[in-house]
Amino acid sequence: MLGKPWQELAEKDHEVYACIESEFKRQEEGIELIASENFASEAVISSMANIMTNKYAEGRPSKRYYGGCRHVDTMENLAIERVCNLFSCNHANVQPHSGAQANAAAFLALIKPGDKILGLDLSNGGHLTHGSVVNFSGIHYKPHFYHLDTETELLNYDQIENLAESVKPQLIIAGASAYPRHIDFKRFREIADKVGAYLLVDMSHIAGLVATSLHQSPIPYAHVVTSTTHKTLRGPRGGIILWNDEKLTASINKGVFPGTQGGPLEHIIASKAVAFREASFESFKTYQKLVVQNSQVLAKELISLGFKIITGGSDNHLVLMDLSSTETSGKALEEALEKVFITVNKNTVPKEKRSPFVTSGIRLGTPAVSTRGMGESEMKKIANYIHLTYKQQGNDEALAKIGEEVKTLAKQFPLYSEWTKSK
Ligand code: DSN
Repeated sequence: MLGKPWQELAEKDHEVYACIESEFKRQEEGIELIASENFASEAVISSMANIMTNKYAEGRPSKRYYGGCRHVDTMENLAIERVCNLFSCNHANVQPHSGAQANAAAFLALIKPGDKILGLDLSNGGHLTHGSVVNFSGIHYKPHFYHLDTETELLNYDQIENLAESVKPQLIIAGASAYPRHIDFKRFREIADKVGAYLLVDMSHIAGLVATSLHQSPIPYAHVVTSTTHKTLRGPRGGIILWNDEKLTASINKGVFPGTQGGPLEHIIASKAVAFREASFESFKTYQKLVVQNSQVLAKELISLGFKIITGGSDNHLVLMDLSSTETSGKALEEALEKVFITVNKNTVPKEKRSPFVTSGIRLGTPAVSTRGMGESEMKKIANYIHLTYKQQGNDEALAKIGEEVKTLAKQFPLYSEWTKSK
């Protein structure tokens, strides 16, 4: 039984409580390696459960379409001030419900339906909202894609520049969901300027690294920056938009509301404000350094165990395993790892030959395990468990043994000890 603050829920709605408790157990018992996930702090989680969920506040602080907004105004302004300080930018909209909604609002603000956009191909590490034909971005706009260099598996800026010159897009999107190396946003802006395009940077995956100067900031270079708040940034699930140029302010704010959203989730914005403050602490920088170190150790260990790693390593929080020359698909290894309580996601790799539901890659990330306090020796153990699981696929007895070891390791790094004390 979870302790406070769930005791009351356990009594009043046992069915919902039971789901939360089971999920808590899953998170606590296993090793979380999904690169886009993290464990938000107790303060971030508690602050979401507040009475601001009762309040409609369409509009912006001091320019609302509802009365009674003075306290949510103060709080939303605080969130804006904190995120602007954190990322050294002039303007922010903290209302997007997600990164996808932030991108939809930014598109609406910057370009017209039918305009050409240029983003990283999904199977090369891009994102659905960067032009996929099944997403608004590829349905309402004309998508073109750049790919990773087939030799180096890195972004090839000369190739991107040549492509931009021939496509002449109105919008270039930089940012990725599965790219393990630094991105040169300055170079992207030079390319955008050369072809007269806007540059949108989606920094969702690396926002925590940007906030702590462990990755070049896109703010000085992009016309608009979007992000989620729950990945490396370790806030509540949500989105933000950041920019410097006052001339874009009205259209970006209109892109969010009324363009793509109705009432903002002020209770979540309160929690975003809490997370932005936490991200300004020195301890957050120490944490982000650990995220990168762990990712690099994990990559090195996996290579030494014989796995192919895309680009041969990592500069950030993620590692992309390439299984394309093996009999094992991403899906098969994801499922085998789930049996040993290691959670990962299958991912396409450059030059993917398997279907998007099967894939030849596994994406691993270190934000969550680093939040738990795991370091170099644990990364070595985890790499070893991944290798053992790979070798023992189909042998349920062997997998059960590995699973017990994984659970023992996880137990040494308790989650949410304040909330579980009274269990
Ligand atoms: N789905 C997210 C990820 O896992 O990277 C991106 O939106």
